[in-house]
Amino acid sequence: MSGRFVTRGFVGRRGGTGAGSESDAEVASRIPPGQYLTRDFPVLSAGPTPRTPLDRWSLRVEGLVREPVSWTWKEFLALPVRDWVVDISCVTKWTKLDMRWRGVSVDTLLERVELDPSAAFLVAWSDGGYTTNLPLGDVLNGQAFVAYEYDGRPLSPEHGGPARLVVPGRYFWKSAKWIRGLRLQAEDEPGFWESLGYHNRGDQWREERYSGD
Ligand SMILES: Nc1nc2c(c(=O)[nH]1)N[C@H]1C(S)=C(S)[C@@H](COP(=O)(O)O)O[C@H]1N2
Ligand SMILES: [Mo]
Repeated sequence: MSGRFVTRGFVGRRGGTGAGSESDAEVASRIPPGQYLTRDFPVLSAGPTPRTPLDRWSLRVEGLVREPVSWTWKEFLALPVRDWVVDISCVTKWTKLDMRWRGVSVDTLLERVELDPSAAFLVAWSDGGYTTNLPLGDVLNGQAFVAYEYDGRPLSPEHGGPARLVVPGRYFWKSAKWIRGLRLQAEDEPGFWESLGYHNRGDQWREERYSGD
């Protein structure tokens, strides 16, 4: 497992911004407008960290599907898994490059249900009541995954463990921590931050921070 991520590019970046094989220009081109580079991994939670025991945990796909599916923790771990190395941008303006995750693609989860043709949006919901909304077009084809490892270790509770959604192409609030379900809908429905004035789509490359941006 330890050798898995050791590619030349990755080692270069590890050597420090601009200090390795990575040029400053290449790094700069990966930082969305208005963001700064960080090496920290800050914790941002709207409430207390839930701690659902794994034997009571499940992940559910429901809504506009022929039949809802629910995986226990064990069943979830048996699904096809992938490693991901992605850049993440938070609306509080930090960007962190080459974050290494292991998880199950949203494609894999949705392949296990029969989607109603009217399904066009998804609401991710979490322990503690957090929600976030995404159009299906923002999560299909490898754009989103449910992660349970970060940097080679089980995802910590503070960062959303046992499992969280990760949507690298959107500001990090779309990456629901402590995810427990995905609901397929015909209509869009603003989630927690989207209802509180944050942008409905949250594309960091278009600087879609607040509604109206
Ligand atoms: N369930 C849940 N998911 C959440 C949040 C939250 O408060 N609750 N905060 C969001 C926000 S605003 C951000 S920036 C990221 C922070 O993730 P981190 O704490 O791992 O950095 O999680 C997102 N997912
Ligand atoms: Mo955030």
